[in-house]
Amino acid sequence: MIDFNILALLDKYDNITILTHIRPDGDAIGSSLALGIALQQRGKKAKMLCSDKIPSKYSFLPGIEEFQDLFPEEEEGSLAFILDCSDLDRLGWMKEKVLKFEKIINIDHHITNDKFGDVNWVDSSAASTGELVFQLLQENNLEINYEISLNLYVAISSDTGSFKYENTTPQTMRIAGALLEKGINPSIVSQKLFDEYPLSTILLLRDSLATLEFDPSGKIAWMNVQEEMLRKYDAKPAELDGFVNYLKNIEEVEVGVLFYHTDNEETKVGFRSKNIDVASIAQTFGGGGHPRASGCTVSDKPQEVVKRVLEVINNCLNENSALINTK
Ligand SMILES: [Mn+2]
Repeated sequence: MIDFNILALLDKYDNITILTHIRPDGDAIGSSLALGIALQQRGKKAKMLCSDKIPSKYSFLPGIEEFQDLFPEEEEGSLAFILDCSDLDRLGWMKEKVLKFEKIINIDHHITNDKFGDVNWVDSSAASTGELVFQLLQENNLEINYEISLNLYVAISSDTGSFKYENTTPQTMRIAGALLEKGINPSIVSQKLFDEYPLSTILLLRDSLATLEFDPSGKIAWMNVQEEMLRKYDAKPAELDGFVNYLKNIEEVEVGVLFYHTDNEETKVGFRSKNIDVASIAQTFGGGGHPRASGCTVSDKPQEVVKRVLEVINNCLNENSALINTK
């Protein structure tokens, strides 16, 4: 339920800033641009800001060139929307600037949102912040044109893994349907978001798969990626995102693990599972995440990290209590 009057706020404020989280994803970027364009259509000066640069894969989004990673000199007392951020730390270095705003509206779908705003609209039943922005525009009769629709469609398909994840609801599909009515081409969006990658990524994947190993039961599969493997192709750590899914998706495998060993004896570990709770496994090492997708960072010699992590997974596989309750 939306319990604030955006039209009354728009009467009061002309300068509006939209901020979103560091390492921005499709939902952060798409929902910010959609809201920004809608406000600009109402004659407002809307700025879209993020502490980090926007990844180049989103360069096809309408309005993307307006996103800034600098904080402009701002007159005091304006209005800010903070989108897709569970807490202010997720704003990165721009967090220290939020005191400048007279009013902060927090719109988010993370269940862990700590309600930092003057107004908080947090709906964890929504698969994406894009769905909430759609509702906000629709219920206030703000025009949802093609440019806004494309941004919202990217936001929603990004956070639902192209409508594949469990968070996808009938409401998600109804909103996606309404956006398709505006002329969005779903095939182009999924190609840009999910299918295309830089050449460095596929070369890195080839080298990573060459390190594939299994435990004797065949239920655990893992890969060891060294930082020098990334340097070889000038690849960024973010290019490793998704590699672990190849392991989890092997029919016989229950848990896939990606070990990324950095030069300074720190290993970033990514877990994916079919049924066991890998959030609790990651928590054992000070990390966290979701029951089937989690991660942690462990400081130790690479071979020690692998040994310790595999031990905990093995213990979990031997306990029924580690299974996620499925309906
Ligand atoms: Mn989101």
